[in-house]
Amino acid sequence: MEECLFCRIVRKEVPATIVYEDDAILAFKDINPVAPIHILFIPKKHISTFFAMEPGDEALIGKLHRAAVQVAQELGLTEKGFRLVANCQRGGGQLIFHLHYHLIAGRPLLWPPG
Ligand code: DGP
Repeated sequence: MEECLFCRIVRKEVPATIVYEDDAILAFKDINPVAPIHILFIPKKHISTFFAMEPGDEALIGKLHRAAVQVAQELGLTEKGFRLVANCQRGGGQLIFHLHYHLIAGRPLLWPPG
């Protein structure tokens, strides 16, 4: 966990462009954006995947959603819309094992995703 990249971003040991922060949640721009708007939302608590959630983490995940919706509103996406997606495990495309949501917007978004 000490070496977790996103924990290091939480501790400000690794620079990131932070767009939202509170006591429990951090949001920052993805270093490799796939759309004009691509922001990552993470709990400050290290949770590797959804499968590692502990009893009591439900409220934290709710805060994660709330933060994403708030930022989406602030970015003027209320009508335009956005995609909020989480990759889980390597088979689901997860590369960083610190639970996170991608907020993606600013271009037409196809479905199903690749
Ligand atoms: P995932 O594949 O769902 O685990 O997504 C991980 C995302 O993390 C990927 O879109 C790129 C992003 N990322 C990786 N390293 C860094 C970094 O050092 N800084 C930032 N801001 N984003 C990173």
